[in-house]
Amino acid sequence: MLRFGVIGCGYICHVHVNDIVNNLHGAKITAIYDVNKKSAEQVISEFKLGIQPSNSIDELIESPEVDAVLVFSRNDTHTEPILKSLAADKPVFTEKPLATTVEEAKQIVDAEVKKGKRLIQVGFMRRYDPYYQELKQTIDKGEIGAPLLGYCRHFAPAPPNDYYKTSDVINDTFVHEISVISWLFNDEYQSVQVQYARPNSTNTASELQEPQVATLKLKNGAIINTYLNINSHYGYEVKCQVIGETGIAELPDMPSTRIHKDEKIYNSVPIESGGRFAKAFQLEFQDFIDHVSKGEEPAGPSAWTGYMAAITCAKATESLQTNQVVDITFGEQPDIYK
Ligand code: ISE
Repeated sequence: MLRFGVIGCGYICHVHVNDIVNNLHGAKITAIYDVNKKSAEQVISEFKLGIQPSNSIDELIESPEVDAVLVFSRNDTHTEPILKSLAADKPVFTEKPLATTVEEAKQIVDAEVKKGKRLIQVGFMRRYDPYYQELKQTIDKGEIGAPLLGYCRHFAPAPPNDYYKTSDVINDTFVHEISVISWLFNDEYQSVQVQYARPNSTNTASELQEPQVATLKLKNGAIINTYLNINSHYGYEVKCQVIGETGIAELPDMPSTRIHKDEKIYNSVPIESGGRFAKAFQLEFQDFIDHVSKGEEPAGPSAWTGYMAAITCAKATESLQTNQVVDITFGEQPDIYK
């Protein structure tokens, strides 16, 4: 049984801990830490973990009861526990983004390369989503010819927390498209441009300017547009359409049952990513458990993927500020990621 130490007890922690306790096999939670002790105690009692909260990140990582570390804390606090897990030679699963600055993401990659093996998996769960998988297989089999264009929609009903701001639309939300598009199209990014659209007058978050439209261009010339809207009001919706030389492949409209009732025909829409991507979250975690418990390197999205995403996010933010198309370069991929 793989023993996990959990750091950070917000929304996504509840999704993953629920899966580990109720839906997955081969792992259990033996330590938990949050800056706010009450949040850790709440998770312990909700999932009947029967443990005490750890007093610090160091205590949790160094505990002989912890084989691998799970980082679910705020986006800008991932670097410290990841680096400490590497130093302790413990595998680590971190929620996306890997880090919120290119410098920190590079520091993590350098530390992992120095170890000479992969210990980190980044929570880009869309790659495990059965619908995205099918989309990728369709493209890879050549069923729509070479992919030329893409259209994505990433909508949330409302900002997920009080401190959600303009740059989070890129670092927290668009980062999912950044991770999934280069994987789907099998190519690296050449440039990015992000623009504001007309402000949504119903937005109440003071530091949030949106909606935004992001345009990614790949080295092979394919162009992908993403509409980013954090105040959709109606729910959480993710779309992805790939236009190829001989056809179009797209995610199903809304993966939920269609209801005919009261003079209406409708699908229900989830309000959180945990609803739409429930299966993906389970599959990514089971994959992490299966590899790590056999002493293997994690097979999911690597720190290098997280680093490339961090670079692309930084360039996207620069574009938003300068109103320019910004070129992207990544440098040489270290051998451990090949
Ligand atoms: C959130 O942090 C996520 O990771 C969700 O998947 C994303 O869709 C949402 O926009 C983010 O706020």
